[in-house]
Amino acid sequence: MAIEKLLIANRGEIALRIHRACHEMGIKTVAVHSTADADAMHVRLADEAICIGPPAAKDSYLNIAAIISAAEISGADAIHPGYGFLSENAKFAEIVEAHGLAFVGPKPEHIRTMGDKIEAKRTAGALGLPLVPGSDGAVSDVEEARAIADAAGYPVIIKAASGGGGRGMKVCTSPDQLETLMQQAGSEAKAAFGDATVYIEKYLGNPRHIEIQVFGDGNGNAIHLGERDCSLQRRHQKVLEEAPSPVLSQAERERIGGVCAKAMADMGYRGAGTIEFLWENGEFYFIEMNTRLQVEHPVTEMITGLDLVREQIRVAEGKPLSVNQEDIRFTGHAIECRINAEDPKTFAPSPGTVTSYHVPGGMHVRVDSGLYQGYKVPPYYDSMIGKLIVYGRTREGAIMRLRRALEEYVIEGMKTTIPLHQALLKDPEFLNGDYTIKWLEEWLAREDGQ
Ligand code: MV4
Repeated sequence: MAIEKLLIANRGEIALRIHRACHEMGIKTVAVHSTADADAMHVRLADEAICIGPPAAKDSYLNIAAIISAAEISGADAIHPGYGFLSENAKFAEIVEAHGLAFVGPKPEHIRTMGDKIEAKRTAGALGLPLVPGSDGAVSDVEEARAIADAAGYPVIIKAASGGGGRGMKVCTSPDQLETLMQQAGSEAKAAFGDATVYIEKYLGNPRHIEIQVFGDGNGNAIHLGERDCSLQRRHQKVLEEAPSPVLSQAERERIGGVCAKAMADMGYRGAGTIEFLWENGEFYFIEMNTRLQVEHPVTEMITGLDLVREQIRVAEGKPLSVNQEDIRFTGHAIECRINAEDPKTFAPSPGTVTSYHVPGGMHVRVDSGLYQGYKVPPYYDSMIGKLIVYGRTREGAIMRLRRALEEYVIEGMKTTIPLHQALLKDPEFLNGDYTIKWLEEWLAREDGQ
């Protein structure tokens, strides 16, 4: 099936990213937007645009009926969900397919499996991925929890089966806290996700967050595109991502990548996916799988030369991947800075109108953003307003280029996290690649004290 017209069920820079891939493939695009986004760049560039509701996401970008209606009215034959919003909603994927439209994403059953963290872990284990030691599934009984924690060794972490973004997690350091923390985790999970189910893992004290990009054609062929190091996070929000990870050798990359690609081939996975691991003392431990294109996908594109959105669209059309594993060469180093409309010290949102605008350019510099001079950043959505991605032959070269590009970047009319990135890129520990998931928050606390 050849896609001729694709509806983009998203907004901002990712809507633009998808539009660009479509136009490079000769595919027409349909933008959908809330009333707050009538002036957005993705709306301006698309071949057609349809307003699907008021500003609140639940009434527009999460409104399945409105989006399906927009696809039918415009005659689109496919829907790309981007990231966030409906991208990991299995029901949405099913409804899209039930309307005879191609869903540019994984098979609904795979979205569903990976959305349940217990099912995801069971599936990952059965496919041969290395797991964090802990419970084999849900734990409701305190005695059972004690036995599991004793076997794993304290501290342990109690996680919600329906959790995500770090919500509903409790670290337990001794047996006498276990009962209380299990109850707390369960009731918080019930309140947040409508599901009190929890499971237990050994708590890793100071790991890195390293994720493997995978791709499947849905017919038993799959590849990996190496890793991204996403350890630099604040309150479970990534701030800067890089590929390759400063700590992995080519042999380690090929080993874990090969295990992930085989797992995806065996499950018949379709489309782009990310397998998230914690990495400590040279070992990988699976935690979750994301069944969507991720914000940080451009760093992978930079070091592989592959267009991930183009590949997503190809496999949604039933075509094979355009490359085999042997065709993929990892070259150089790429770093992405997320630019948010936030105060760089307090992280308070700072939406406003772009009064002055200049984007960096030059060799190996990429800016993915929907901003333009005069654009008014609406206050209703995520504060990320753009991404600056640079490539260099070496990590040092990429850092030098990133500093140069950040110097050129001008966004006036709101506070942005550009100064935060500039300070980060001077830090000796960052420069050495010497950081874990705890490092950024500790660094911010130190910077604040100065
Ligand atoms: C963990 C962990 C330590 N040990 N699991 C946070 C969000 C969710 N995706 C998983 N998370 C963690 N799971 C075990 N067994 C520490 C975290 C964690 C974390 C992980 C990745 C990136 C940033 C993080 C920040 C705090 C905690």
